[in-house]
Amino acid sequence: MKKKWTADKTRMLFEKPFFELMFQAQQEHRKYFNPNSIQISTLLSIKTGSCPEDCKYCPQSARYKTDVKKESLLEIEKIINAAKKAKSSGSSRFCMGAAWKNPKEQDIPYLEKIIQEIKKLGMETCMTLGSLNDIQAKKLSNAGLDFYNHNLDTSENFYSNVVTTRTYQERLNTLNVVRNSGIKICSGGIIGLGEKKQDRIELLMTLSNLSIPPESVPINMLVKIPGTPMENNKNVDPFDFIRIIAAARIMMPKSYIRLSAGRKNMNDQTQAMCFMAGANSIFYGCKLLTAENPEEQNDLKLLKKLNLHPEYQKYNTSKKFKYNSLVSSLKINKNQYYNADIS
Ligand code: SAM
Ligand code: DTB
Ligand code: SF4
Repeated sequence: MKKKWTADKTRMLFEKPFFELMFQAQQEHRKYFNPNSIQISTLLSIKTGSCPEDCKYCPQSARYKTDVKKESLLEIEKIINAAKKAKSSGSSRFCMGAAWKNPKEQDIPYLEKIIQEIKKLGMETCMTLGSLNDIQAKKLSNAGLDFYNHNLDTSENFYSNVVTTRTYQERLNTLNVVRNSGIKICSGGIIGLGEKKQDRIELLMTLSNLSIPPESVPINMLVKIPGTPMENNKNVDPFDFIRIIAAARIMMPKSYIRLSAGRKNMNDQTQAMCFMAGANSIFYGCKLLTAENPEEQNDLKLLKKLNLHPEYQKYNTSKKFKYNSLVSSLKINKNQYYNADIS
């Protein structure tokens, strides 16, 4: 039986001296991953704005007056072109987000078609569409969807301070539906919502104690968007953030830990320490869903300085992918690239 992360054990981890925590995280990271290899995903908002939910951090909620321009579901050609562009610049996973509470039945055939077309490009697919029922999840799974992103965001106790239009249990139910459908889970949270250390501990406990922990765990730093109720939240101390990445790495050693939203506001040194603490996935491309992400050129420079290379996808046999521009602009030696994945 899988050992549970208890509250005491997790608190002790959080309270370890910083360098001991970092050392332990690095040891765990090296058991399952090549520490110089990084998974690269690209995001696209396929349906933007006017969301009926009231997530207090989100610029896409219809409740808040932000600069986000609402758009209806994008045409398939636009989505495929964006995926092709992402692939040619080195991304191996294409993640699509829709500002919905949940998809409607009539949207499912279109979503299936999108997944099938992107899979034909040899990319992994991820979607985040709100809550799903069993039938919808099974259909998306059969169409080839690899990952479903559905964040718990924070602790169950703090949740109602962040969202009131749904419950934590509903979020957990969707994670369960996704797990049963065979789609891999991408679930994490946001730091900087006004939560306490205890809420961060509880979030990581909940994620790591799921019957199978999420394969991918995005840790977002709040992007403070003007017009949202959280626009004036206090800044997160970068060392507290690095500590959370390290704790996530130790508690979910086999999962990809994604240094997710908020990188635009982090300096290179903070990001480097997040990678040292075990983060091994990023969103690449100058836009997240609606908010800014670092410019591609800046990321390339940083990856180069740190000798980080994109993860070699075993399933991807296309020559074009192997010699993509990200690899060539990082001047990666062919052998180094092929040997990237030690798992
Ligand atoms: N509507 C779907 C849902 O919420 O499940 C999917 C899209 S939603 C924008 C995806 C995730 O983005 C949220 O769960 C949240 O964790 C993250 N997010 C949204 N706004 C953010 C912000 N301002 N800063 C950091 N992360 C944010
Ligand atoms: C996740 O945890 N972070 C991404 C992805 N999953 C979908 C989204 C970040 C959104 C940041 C705000 C925006 O771009 O609108
Ligand atoms: Fe809607 Fe998702 Fe934004 Fe919440 S986070 S308001 S559900 S788009």
